[in-house]
Formats: sequence, C-alpha cells, structure tokens
Amino acid sequence: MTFITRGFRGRRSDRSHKDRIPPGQYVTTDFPVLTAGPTPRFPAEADWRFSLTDVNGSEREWTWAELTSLPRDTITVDIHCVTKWSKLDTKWSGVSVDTLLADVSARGTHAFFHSYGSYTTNLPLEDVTGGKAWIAFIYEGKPLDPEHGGPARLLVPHLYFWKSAKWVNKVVLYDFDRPGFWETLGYHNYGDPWLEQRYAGD
Ligand SMILES: Nc1nc2c(c(=O)[nH]1)N[C@H]1C(S)=C(S)[C@@H](COP(=O)(O)O)O[C@H]1N2
Ligand SMILES: [Mo]
Repeated sequence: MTFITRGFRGRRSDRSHKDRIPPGQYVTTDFPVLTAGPTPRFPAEADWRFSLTDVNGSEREWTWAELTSLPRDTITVDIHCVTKWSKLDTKWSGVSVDTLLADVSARGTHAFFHSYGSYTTNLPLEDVTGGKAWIAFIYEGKPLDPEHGGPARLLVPHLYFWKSAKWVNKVVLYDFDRPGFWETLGYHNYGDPWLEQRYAGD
C-alpha cells in the first residue's frame, strides 16, 4: 500500500523521498490540472447527487448534505500522474468508499465510476475497499477546487491519478470488468505506478 498516514508509520521525513517516487516519475510542488476537455458543468450543492448501483441493479443515493455528514477520514498521500509528475504529501478529507459500501452485500468484483461530464474509470473492487479509496471533497483544508474535481472526486492514490475521477457522481458495481475512458484509449487497465503500468501491454 502506498498511502501513509502519519500516525501509522511515524513522521514522513523518516523515509527518504527517493523510495516514495515510482519509476519514471519526477516530483512537482505544483498541482497541475489534467482534464480531457473543459471542466464540465456540475449541479449546485442542492442538486448534487452521488449514486451507487449494486450488482443486482439496486440503487442508493446520497445528497451533498448526506455525503458530507458521513464519518470522514483525513489522509496524507502521494499522488502519481501517468504524465510523470508525482506530488508528495497531499492532504485530503473525504468519505471512504468502505463507508458507502457498508450495507451493500451484492458487491461483485469491479467498480465503474462515472463523473459529471462523461468521464468513466474502472477499478477492481479490492482497490477501492479496505481503506484505499475515498470520495474526497476537502483538499489542504479547503473545499476542493472545481478544476481539481470539486465538489467531490474519487481519490485512489495507489494507482495512477487518472483512476481518481474528478466530479464523480456515480459508481456501478459489476461482477465483470469493462474499460473506462482512458482504458479504452490505450491506457493500462490497472495502472500501478510502481510497475509503470502506463499503457495497455506494459
Ligand atoms: N472527470 C475527469 N476526471 C479525471 C480526468 C478527466 O479528464 N475527467 N483526468 C484524470 C487524469 S488523467 C488525471 S492525471 C487527474 C488529474 O487531476 P488534477 O487535474 O486534479 O491534477 O484527474 C483524473 N480524473
Ligand atoms: Mo493523468
């Protein structure tokens, strides 16, 4: 697992930066914006929704008020973009995907996330459960900026950052896999930065 909370492993400065940077990546202190196309329209908080459909097709939905009143985690993680920038010690708050799945039993094997706009991405269920993924809405103590996916984005820091869908609004659980937006366009289906899984076939 590549995310670390200070409480578990002590001060981050105890580890050298070098063993935190996956092969082929460089560290940046900027926060580049990478969006395929313009920032999409997304509804105001009153109309914002996040929905979950289980493998039986049964759907549940959270309003903004409901999502933001769930128990939240604050995590400090390194993020890695396939365009080769990595950013260390980014601090986020949000609701763990585990929390959203707490009373879902028909889980299947894969999660397919949709965003406002038309972006999608696919992940094995085990990569978004067990404390590995969040619906994040606070970045460095402030509401997440729209260009970085606010009001809320998926955060899956252990995989290349294209898996962290911005403006996320829906997850559908399946008992099979299917490629999302970048995965259809030749990017790797899984995207482990430590294995440099950038493109299909890597
Ligand atoms: N909805 C949506 N989510 C997206 C993208 C996108 O184009 N649309 N780009 C992905 C890619 S390729 C990356 S590297 C990160 C970039 O996030 P950032 O713009 O906050 O740096 O968002 C990911 N999530
Ligand atoms: Mo990316």
